[in-house]
Amino acid sequence: MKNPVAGNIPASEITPRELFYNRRRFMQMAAGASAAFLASKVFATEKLSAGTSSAYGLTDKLTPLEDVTRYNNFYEFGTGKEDPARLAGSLKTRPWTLSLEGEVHKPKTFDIDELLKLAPMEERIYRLRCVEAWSMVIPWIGFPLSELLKKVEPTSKAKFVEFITLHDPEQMPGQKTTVLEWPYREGLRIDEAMHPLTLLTFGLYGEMLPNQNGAPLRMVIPWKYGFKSAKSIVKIRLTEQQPVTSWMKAGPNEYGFYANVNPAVDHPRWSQAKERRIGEFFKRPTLAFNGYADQVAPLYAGMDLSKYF
Ligand SMILES: Nc1nc2c(c(=O)[nH]1)N[C@H]1C(S)=C(S)[C@@H](COP(=O)(O)O)O[C@H]1N2
Ligand SMILES: [Mo]
Repeated sequence: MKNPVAGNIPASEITPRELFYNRRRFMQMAAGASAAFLASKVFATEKLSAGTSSAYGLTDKLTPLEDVTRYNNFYEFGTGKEDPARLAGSLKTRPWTLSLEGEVHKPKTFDIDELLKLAPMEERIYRLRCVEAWSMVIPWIGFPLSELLKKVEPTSKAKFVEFITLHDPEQMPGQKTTVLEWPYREGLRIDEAMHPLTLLTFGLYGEMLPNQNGAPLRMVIPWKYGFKSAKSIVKIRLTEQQPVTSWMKAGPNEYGFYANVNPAVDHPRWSQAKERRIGEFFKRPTLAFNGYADQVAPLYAGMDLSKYF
């Protein structure tokens, strides 16, 4: 299979520039193109999985790459927004493995280069909305997490999925502090994890993920607050019990397990009704489920979302 990210050469042998198409051409296309056109140009030989459509936020103006890569939350490299861009160079992203374990019939450790070839890459422009009420619009590259989960065959006891970031204080100096419990842990319910919007992500803006954005692979769950989208993950564990995440431990009243973007449920210390798109001056109203309600609201039918926040 030809893969636009990995090609046929091991990723360790090629530079990001060789891996991807010309960025300027991509930017021109992204400015006006429809999803289908963009996808057909970018991944000309790829069969795109069902689910890529303009309904997923393609009409939004993209956040400039400079902001996407210089204004980050990645506490392993400090709590300041500009710390990760400055400090994440110490993260070694090769060799890298991702282990799938727990309630699965076929546990397996995948090498990053094997993962890159596992499923066709898709480009999807998704909003990322931080709990701190800023947001960005980013062209991500990856494939639905469901593709990977199906390969390891979840057991009937697999009710939740836990995502675990690398734990190595030498490479991640922020882990020498106690600002969060390390390693960073996040989680989803299994149906959320299997939802076609939930993306295992390897790149953005046509390039491999910059370290500060969670290289070499991270989650992107566009209808939830940004903290659910764990970066630089090394383990995915399927469990029967709901995992306790790093943010739930840090502030159980502030950060719930579900963390669906919800303008009607405020964070205890600030409103969630509006957000500032990075690069814009005026705030805009926040949309339920970050604008993906049509796709994901049925997952929560009958649930009290002020209780399960
Ligand atoms: N391992 C890890 N993943 C993480 C974080 C973190 O501190 N550590 N921060 C989260 C938060 S709060 C947000 S808003 C997003 C930010 O992603 P970005 O910097 O790529 O925009 O990453 C999330 N994933
Ligand atoms: Mo965030």
